[in-house]
Amino acid sequence: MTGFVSRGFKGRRRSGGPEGRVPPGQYVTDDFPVLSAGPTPHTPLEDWSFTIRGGGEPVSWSWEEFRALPSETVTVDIHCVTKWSKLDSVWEGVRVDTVLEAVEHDAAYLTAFCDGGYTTNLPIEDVTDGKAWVAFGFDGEPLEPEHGGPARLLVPHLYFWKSAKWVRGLELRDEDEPGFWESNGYHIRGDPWLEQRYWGD
Ligand SMILES: Nc1nc2c(c(=O)[nH]1)N[C@H]1C(S)=C(S)[C@@H](COP(=O)(O)O)O[C@H]1N2
Ligand SMILES: [Mo]
Repeated sequence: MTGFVSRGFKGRRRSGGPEGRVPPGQYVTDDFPVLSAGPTPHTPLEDWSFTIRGGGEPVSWSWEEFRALPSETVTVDIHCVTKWSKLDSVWEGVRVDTVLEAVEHDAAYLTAFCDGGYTTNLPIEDVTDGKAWVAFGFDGEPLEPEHGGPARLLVPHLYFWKSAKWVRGLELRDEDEPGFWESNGYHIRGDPWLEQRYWGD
């Protein structure tokens, strides 16, 4: 009997409906709310660069150089700590693996830094092996400034505050250093499936 029930349950979870795709405590929305801790920066593309520092000599790309890197289109579910989830959002971006290939490093963590001063911290494992992107497109269009354009981090398997908008680079580090929200009560890692919302979760 137990076996039958659990087989049926698994079958439903695999059928593509929202069950099994929505982490605990989240609801699905078709909207794309804007959540920013400060004003939207508007850095002109000619002044924009993307830099990796902390792994020997810093490496930088201009916008043109960055856009010449291999990129891909991905369809992912995103989960905000304020409890909305958006399924099947379509992004275009450069894999974090691709930019990290440019430096030799043995860092265990990184801090993403942004125009406007926002930061967020991540273990290297959470941004490598095709799990994270520097995204510049959304829904087939250039990423809007309100949503982080010209480019933002996209780390869909963690709560969306880790997906730093207006990202300008990654700082490699040996130790995990809390970023903006992580210093203000949010969980150091933020796995939505474990409901790691706040300190102590
Ligand atoms: N630079 C920057 N990135 C940021 C934020 C921010 O305030 N500044 N807010 C974070 C939070 S809390 C969330 S939920 C998402 C919201 O992204 P959205 O406005 O595109 O929905 O961006 C994250 N990235
Ligand atoms: Mo958020």
